[in-house]
Amino acid sequence: MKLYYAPGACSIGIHVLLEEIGKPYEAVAVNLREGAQFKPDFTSVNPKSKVPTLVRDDGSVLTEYPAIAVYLASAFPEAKLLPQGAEGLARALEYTDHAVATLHMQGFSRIFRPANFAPSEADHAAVKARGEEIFAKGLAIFDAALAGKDYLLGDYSFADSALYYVSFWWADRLNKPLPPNVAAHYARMKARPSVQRVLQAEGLA
Ligand SMILES: N[C@@H](CCC(=O)N[C@@H](CS)C(=O)NCC(=O)O)C(=O)O
Repeated sequence: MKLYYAPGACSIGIHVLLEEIGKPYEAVAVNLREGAQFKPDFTSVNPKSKVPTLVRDDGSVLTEYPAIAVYLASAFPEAKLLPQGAEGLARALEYTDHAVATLHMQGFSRIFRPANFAPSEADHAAVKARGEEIFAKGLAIFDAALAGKDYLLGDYSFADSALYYVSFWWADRLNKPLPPNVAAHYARMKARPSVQRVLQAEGLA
């Protein structure tokens, strides 16, 4: 397998899942700052110009964080990333989609790229403030979900890596305090050898 990633981007959550699985894979860095995602070398693999992008051993390409996470968890059951039963899978996907589609795409994107939401610079402060509001509301929902639990489903699952990457952005890129249960989850994640290896590999340790 080959993972296209950018250091510290949302792809870090998929990178963690690959380390949890422990099968051989190649990690290929895409320089988003230099626009490598729009160049033919990358668009010929993923015309969406986004990481994470996973190329399987048969050459087929999988995109979109939740789809890649579900695929990896299902294809490598021995890694125990896939919760048992319909309810467990649905909840893991519910958490993952909340992190990716709401905290990331609606919250963080407003904070990080306000110009994508309002052409006039005069509106950017308001766009960022709305992004922070969306992100903080999402974190509060995760905080309640984690009450009395070490991981979102109780046992570790693929959903935890999605919460990990948005926590990483909030705590370490925006320097904002995480609510208590999310902060404890983030500390637990950072203590996992898989996460430590990924931070090292992405130059973030
Ligand atoms: N919906 C996509 C979102 C992926 C995404 O937004 N990735 C960002 C990095 S965190 C990206 O590749 N951005 C490219 C760019 O900014 O041009 C997914 O779930 O995988």
